[in-house]
Amino acid sequence: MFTPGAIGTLNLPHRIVMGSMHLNFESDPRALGAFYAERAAGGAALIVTGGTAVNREGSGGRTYLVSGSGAFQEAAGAALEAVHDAGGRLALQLFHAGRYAFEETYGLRPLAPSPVWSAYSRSTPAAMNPEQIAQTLEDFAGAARLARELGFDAVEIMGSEGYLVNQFASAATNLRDDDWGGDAVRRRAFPLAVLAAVRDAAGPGFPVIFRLSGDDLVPGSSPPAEYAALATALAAAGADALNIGIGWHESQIPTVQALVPHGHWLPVAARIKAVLAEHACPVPVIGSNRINSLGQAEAALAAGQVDFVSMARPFLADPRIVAKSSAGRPELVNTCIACNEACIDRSLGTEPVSCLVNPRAGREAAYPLEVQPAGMRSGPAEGSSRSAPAGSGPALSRFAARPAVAVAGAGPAGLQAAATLASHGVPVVLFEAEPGIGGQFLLAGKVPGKADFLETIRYFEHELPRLGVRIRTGVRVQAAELTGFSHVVVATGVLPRTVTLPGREMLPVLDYRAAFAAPAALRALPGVAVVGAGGIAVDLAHLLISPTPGRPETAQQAAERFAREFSGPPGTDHAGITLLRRGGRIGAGIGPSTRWAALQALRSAGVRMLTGVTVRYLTDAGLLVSGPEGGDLLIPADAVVVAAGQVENTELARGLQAQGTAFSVIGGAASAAGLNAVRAFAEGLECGTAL
Ligand code: FMN
Repeated sequence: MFTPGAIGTLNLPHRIVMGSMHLNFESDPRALGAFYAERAAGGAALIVTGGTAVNREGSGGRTYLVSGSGAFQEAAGAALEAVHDAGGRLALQLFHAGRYAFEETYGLRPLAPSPVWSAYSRSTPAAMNPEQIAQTLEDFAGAARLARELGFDAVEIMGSEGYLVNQFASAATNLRDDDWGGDAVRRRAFPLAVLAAVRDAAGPGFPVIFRLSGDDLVPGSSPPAEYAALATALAAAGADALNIGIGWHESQIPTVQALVPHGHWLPVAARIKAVLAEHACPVPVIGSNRINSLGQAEAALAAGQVDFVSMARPFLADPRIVAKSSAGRPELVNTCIACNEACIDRSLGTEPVSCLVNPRAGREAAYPLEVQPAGMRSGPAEGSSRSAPAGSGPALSRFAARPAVAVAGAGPAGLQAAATLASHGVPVVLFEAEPGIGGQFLLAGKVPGKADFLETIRYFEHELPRLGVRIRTGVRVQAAELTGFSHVVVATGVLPRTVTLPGREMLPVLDYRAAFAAPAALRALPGVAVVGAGGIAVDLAHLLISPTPGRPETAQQAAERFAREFSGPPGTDHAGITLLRRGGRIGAGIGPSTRWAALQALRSAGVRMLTGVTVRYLTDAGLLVSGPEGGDLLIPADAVVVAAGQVENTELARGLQAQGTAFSVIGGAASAAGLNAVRAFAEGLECGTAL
């Protein structure tokens, strides 16, 4: 991993590349510059920008930059200055959405090889005529020429994930019968013409990366062997590296969600590397998707699967993932949990991209760091404040006079508030009633595919002591014990909402927290009904269909689960689990990139999901409910779990109020309505900065 490598003429100090991410804040040069500066300083060997449209009709939406525009010039200037000043390298991604463009963006009908309906953009594009094809090739060339003139270190042609170049290469979307389509050879013509145009315009020595689909995961598309042949042709035609993408927006197999096992798609890239080797094409291959630790990257590189590893979201979660690891402090890395809630889900709309576990992501300019984080090139001696009392380490000494703040509750909001306060030099004591920190992340970490939520807890377990925070677990702190603090941050979270179930003495009834604590016992029952069907209920059902509920999955078990859930037919066995919801959709509140996959996982095991039902009463055989059409229905059940929302835990806040101690309430304790962890972490950052 830490062996230098090269992409064409571009020498790189190691093998970790920060993958392309469209951020929705590209038009804010200050935010963009600060975002990239931290990632370059944090050690990314090469950063690839988010997709920049080569022309307006190729734009992926209003927030995409279009090459040549004033906004693009400004953003490029800020990004290049930031990255180069920090000693990094920046590649511009050249992008054309094709049939994934939206007509409403500029009032332009999307253009594509053929008029094939797109479920993603909900439109049917116009088939490109020869003049439009020629113009598009010129636009790719123009964008590449400009990139070189502006000082980019490389360009990456976006040829995967179902965008225009990929559409020409795919039998599912290229139905032409002319020079640009009709058989595998002609389907290769457009990707090769784009490469030739870019190579020609950028000049012979300029590094050109081609992002190539390794497998579209779309029915009727070209088989992987066709893409391997395209890889060889691209290598022969002068691509300096192939970055292997996977899947389309329309794929029904998840590629980036938490339930995708780590490194699951590396074999696709490895196959292409092997084919290149067979054809004696020594072009480096970059692997990507769901590689979220440098340990996994090292394993893939050491095994020779790929030559470089691209990580995108892991650099949102921790800009210094490389620097911390090279400094020998991997335990201080804030790990990407692949929740997608503040990144991919936002990038599909217009809200600025950030990160659930790192709410500073995208807001670095607005929330500057005061204490140098671990692994920064010019940072202070690490570990210097580890065992020291709050505020007395060298990094914190200039703040030592600040009065101490108590944070009550070590769930997401409290953890982030404590870290933020301490990083501003405030002495902090963090109280947690449970034996360990983490709050509801401890529950999520049990769900199949969500074990990385425990990595967030591991991160805070190391980062908070490094910052000098004193942690008191197993202490349900009372208002009277907090009078000595200048301020109290109340982050006491939520309590499960209780509901009145007539006949509740007929069956065991437990709240979701009790269910998460005893999943194996519940799984052993023939029937379990879950009242409520939001994100927590869906997670609980996923936990209950696991063959070994609550026990950490091995890599082998994760691979088997993924195969069971996404490559077989829908389950026919009734898992004995029924989710019941009165109104709204099952899994409402789960982000759009994840909800469909989470529900598919449940369907594969035959979990029943009913909406529009009202519980009338419990019997010893189960729940009697009135169905959507009004008739009564008996849901057989041996236990009932209530996962019908949450209420604010306000006890401590009320005590502080009565006593006159200054306090702020954040996270679920402030408002349980629509609570999610994105909001909780963000409020921790905002409160910790404001105090
Ligand atoms: N990939 C691209 O090729 N071009 C893009 O513009 C792009 N935008 C993205 C925006 C966001 C917010 C995220 C999270 C990903 C985006 N991707 C884009 C996909 C990533 O490059 C990468 O393939 C994906 O996140 C999986 O890799 P990871 O697990 O390392 O994050």
